[in-house]
Amino acid sequence: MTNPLYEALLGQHEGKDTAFLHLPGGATLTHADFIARADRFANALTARGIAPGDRLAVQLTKSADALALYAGCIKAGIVFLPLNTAYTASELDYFISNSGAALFVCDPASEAALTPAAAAQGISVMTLGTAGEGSLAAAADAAGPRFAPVPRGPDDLAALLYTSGTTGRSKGAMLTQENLLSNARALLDCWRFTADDVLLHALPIFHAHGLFVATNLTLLAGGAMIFLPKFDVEAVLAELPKATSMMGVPTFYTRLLDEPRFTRDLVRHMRLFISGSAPLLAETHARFEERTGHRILERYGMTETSMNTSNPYEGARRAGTVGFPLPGVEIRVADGEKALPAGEIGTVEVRGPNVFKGYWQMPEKTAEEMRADGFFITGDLGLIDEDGYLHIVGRGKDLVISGGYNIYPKEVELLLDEQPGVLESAVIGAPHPDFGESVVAILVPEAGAAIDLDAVRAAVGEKLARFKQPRHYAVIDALPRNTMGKVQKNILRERYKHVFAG
Ligand code: MCA
Ligand code: AMP
Repeated sequence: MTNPLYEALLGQHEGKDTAFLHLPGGATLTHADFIARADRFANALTARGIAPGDRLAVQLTKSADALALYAGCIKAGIVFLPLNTAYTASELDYFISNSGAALFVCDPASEAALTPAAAAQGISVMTLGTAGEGSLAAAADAAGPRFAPVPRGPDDLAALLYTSGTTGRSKGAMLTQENLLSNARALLDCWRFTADDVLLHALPIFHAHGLFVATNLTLLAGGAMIFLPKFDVEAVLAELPKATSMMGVPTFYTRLLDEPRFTRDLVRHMRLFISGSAPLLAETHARFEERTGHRILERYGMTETSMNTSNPYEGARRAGTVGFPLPGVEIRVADGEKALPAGEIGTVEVRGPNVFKGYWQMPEKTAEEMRADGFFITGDLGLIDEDGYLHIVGRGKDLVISGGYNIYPKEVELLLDEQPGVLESAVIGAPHPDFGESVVAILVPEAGAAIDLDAVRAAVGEKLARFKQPRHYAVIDALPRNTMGKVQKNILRERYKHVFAG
């Protein structure tokens, strides 16, 4: 038995001095360097008793070492559990306890603040800095540079990624070796990545987009990445001339278009621009083509499924659509158990080797979202047109996507409802010029009470990651409800749709 994910992504590059990561400041890490670092992490973790199947919870600023830690986990059969760097200690508390992580790795600067949360769960903390500092970095430096890959089967877990839920509780999506590998192979086929590609990587590496779509695909192809710490428009403009391809959320593309130095000449040599994680406005697509001559290739995915559909590499890339199912993936648009014909709107369902194994220790939640015939219910609303293109036309689930980050209103509402003077609340998304959507909170005071919005903001700031925090508050007498008593969020969305305009 081998370790197929390791073999495909990394094993094929063992000993090769081909470029893999171009880092800020000019250094380049070869595939061999990267694998040696991954091996050291695998040795260091194994020496601490972290075993195959154990979860490693990681909240780290993006760096080559953070990525090598992921690679080390694949090699050692350790389940990688990356966490958004914006999460607060109280959010982390849940992920650490729910996952039963064996170890928590964070930035040296966060160690003091986060150790109590980990200690409360009885797990220890190691640190890994962006400049080679920290206790895990030191352990890796001292560890051996060779590690034999731990045998893994296709159904073994490679990663656990938390995604929020409509009830306000996050669920850990269990992703297997086969989920990740089959998806990387399908994308390689679709998007024609090769060893000559240099991908401009400005995404975070704690989500499927930056970690799996971008990194796994580049590793499988044997290409290189310009590995930027974050999306900084100056750095992106400076590095684009050296890239062949770029992946981003729509905010990346609108920010580039706001920049007059982003010109046709600057990107004349580029092979491909890809967008996903949130809807790309048809208007952005058109402006991008007008400015650069490139048609952005939009694709559609989810944490639970990795990528599902993509516009074609060759053939028409249609604005406002997410294209066709990837090879090996089936998509249907359904109303309950019934598949709908072309042109009709229903829930998008997906089946294939990309679909996750289930939610971590939540079989009932998994069962709720899986059909008996193996189709996963995405919660997105869509239609398939006469030419077979999938259009995402809305969401059946109550979800806000801000700059590519998901916010489940329920989680924010539960916290708002606890605040002094608040009787109830409704959280919605409103169009935002930079983030696509942003969060609006509508509060109803208890009879005779006044709500102290500064106190509410402070309480929310302490508990929730910045991107989940409402950027606009309104206090009203009563929430609009239908005859069943359900809050009519569509009315609120209409009423507050201009709060971020201008
Ligand atoms: C940062 N802030 C945000 C966001 N990001 N607020 C709302 N939404 C956000 N997405 C906060 C900061 O904390 C800061 O708060 C303020 O907004 C302004 O920060 P700024 O410097 O402008 O932001 P930034 O650091 O430039 O980040 C914006 C970003 C980033 C570049 C769009 O959010 C990003 O890289 N997003 C990509 C997310 C992603 O990879 N999603 C994939 C998940 P203050 O100033 O008040 O302190 S979905 C996925 O993986 C599925 C499978 C898929 O289909 O891809
Ligand atoms: P996540 O849970 O972070 O993986 O987010 C997945 C969700 O992002 C999907 O269910 C969609 O609602 C949304 N999404 C991803 N890509 C696109 C896209 N190209 N167009 C519209 N929505 C998208």
